[in-house]
Amino acid sequence: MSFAPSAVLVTGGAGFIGSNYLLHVVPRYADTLFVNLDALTYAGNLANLTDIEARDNYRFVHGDVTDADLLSRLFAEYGFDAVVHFAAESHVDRSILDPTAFVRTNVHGTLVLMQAARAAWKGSEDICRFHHISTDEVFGSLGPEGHFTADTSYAPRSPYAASKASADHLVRAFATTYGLPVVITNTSNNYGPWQFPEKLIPLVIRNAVAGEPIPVYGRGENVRDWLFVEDHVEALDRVLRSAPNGSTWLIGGDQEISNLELVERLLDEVDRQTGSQVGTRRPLIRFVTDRPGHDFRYALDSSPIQEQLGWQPKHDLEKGLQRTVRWYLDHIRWMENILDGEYRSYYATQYGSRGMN
Ligand code: NAD
Ligand code: TDX
Repeated sequence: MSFAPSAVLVTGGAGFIGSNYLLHVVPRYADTLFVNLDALTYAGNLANLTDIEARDNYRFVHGDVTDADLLSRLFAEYGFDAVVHFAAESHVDRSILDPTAFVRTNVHGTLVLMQAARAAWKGSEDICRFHHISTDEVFGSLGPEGHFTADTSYAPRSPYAASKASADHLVRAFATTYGLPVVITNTSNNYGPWQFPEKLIPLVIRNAVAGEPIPVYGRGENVRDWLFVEDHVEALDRVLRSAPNGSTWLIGGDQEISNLELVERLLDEVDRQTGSQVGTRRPLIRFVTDRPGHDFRYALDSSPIQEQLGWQPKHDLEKGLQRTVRWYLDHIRWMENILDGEYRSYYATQYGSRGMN
């Protein structure tokens, strides 16, 4: 299977993974038009995209994936033959504070987008493709052993995970019922440049640089598998261009670590790169009230994408964390600029009552 789209609608391209994706594909495929549709929520930031904003094969449209009229106009104007759907509310802690926007964007938004694709692609399904970006969290929580595979039953446990699982089910239902040509990817925790500092790794780096307390939920024993975002976007490009219709791919980094160990390694790396004695920042760690329903562990079996599509992650955790800390130290202003009043009030709500001191 080989697919070379001519016009791609990328949703959520001003967010963390979407902007890394556009920075990768826009310069690489000069003959393909990429239209970035993004509502610019608190998580969207056009400053991520300055390197490509003037390219002839890139356009930005400020709009919402739930806006059916806008979508039908965009499909008519640009004649998309591919959609890569990143747009979502993506932070588990925010979904616990208020799930409403998660159902609106992640479930209803995915439905509206597929309706638009379905109407535009009637009769041309074999030359079009809808790539839905999803997460390992749809599978629930693992114990200390084992991996999720594409055959694992869904068992989402947070409102975020439930909204992503609902979207995945709708995408498969559209494939089965209407013949929508879809591919789905479920990925583990991404990290790297341009990640909004509500997520663990950039939050730790920011607080470490500022000398502020580092919140670790529970005892820091929960385990995540970390994937460097540039490795992820390479995998996404392969899936869009070479995976068969209807297929699902799990993309993990094979880099599992407990949260406490990760935080310690990050703090030591910040010490190293700022010329402090290694270990100086570890006393900033604070164990705080756990996340409700906190999934213990995620791990994905990525062997099918490695064996069948020839993808391999290029960064192990050591190399990825070094690059990530370097990047945030070089982009302190970018980070401080996005921490506006909305973030400060979220931070106060999220951490104020959790025993941070
Ligand atoms: P993000 O929160 O950084 O970015 C989301 C983007 O979507 C933002 O630019 C935001 O403005 C936009 N957006 C939100 N609601 C919208 C709407 N209604 N209409 C249009 N645009 C809207 O998210 P991310 O970390 O880049 O995640 C991207 C995708 O990857 C999501 O679908 C997420 O579920 C999935 N994912 C993320 C991770 C991770 O570790 N970050 C891991 C697995 C899967
Ligand atoms: O302050 C914190 N302290 C802490 O201990 C934060 C923000 C997180 N944590 C823990 C919770 C998790 O076990 O660190 C781990 C990672 O947390 P997040 O960065 O919030 O990521 P997670 O909840 O694992 O979800 C991420 O990976 C899967 C993304 O945010 C999702 O969008 C993706 O689907």
